[in-house]
Amino acid sequence: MVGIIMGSLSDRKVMQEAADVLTTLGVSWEMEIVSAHRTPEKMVEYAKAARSRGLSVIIAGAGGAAHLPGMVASLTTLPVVGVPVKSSNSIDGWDSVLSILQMPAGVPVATMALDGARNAGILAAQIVGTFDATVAEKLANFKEELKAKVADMNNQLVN
Ligand code: RP5
Repeated sequence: MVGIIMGSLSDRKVMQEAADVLTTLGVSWEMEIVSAHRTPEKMVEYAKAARSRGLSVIIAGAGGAAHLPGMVASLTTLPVVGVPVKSSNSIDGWDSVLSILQMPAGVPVATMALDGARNAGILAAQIVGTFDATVAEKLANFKEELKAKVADMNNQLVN
């Protein structure tokens, strides 16, 4: 239901966090390496076929000159969530962040924080939750858990 793609195997560690939270929230996912620069034809095919293959959201992560999320967004009407990955030779991750964030008008990418794959997974689940009541309920429980954690922090504060 959610397609997770990334530019390199070196992005896997970060992007796995999206997959893990999707599993927790009961959303199925697939994962594939699709490089905007090294496999451009595959990128075009993946983006064009995504909707007809049954995907609802694409999470795309890349580092450096991170063109994958934006290019995929230009080729599909599915929502694209972009994850800037801090790759080993990056300039503190700003290269990844800015090349995903600064999209031209008309071609949005929902850009997460640097290495923010967990939030990408949660956002993708929230999109799925707009039409899947089971996922929406899991998300409601997840929010309750967040609230309980803050309540616990306050208990620690007074004790
Ligand atoms: C990008 O360049 C990838 O998304 C990765 O973040 C970065 C480094 O790739 P590798 O050199 O590890 O393949 O294309």
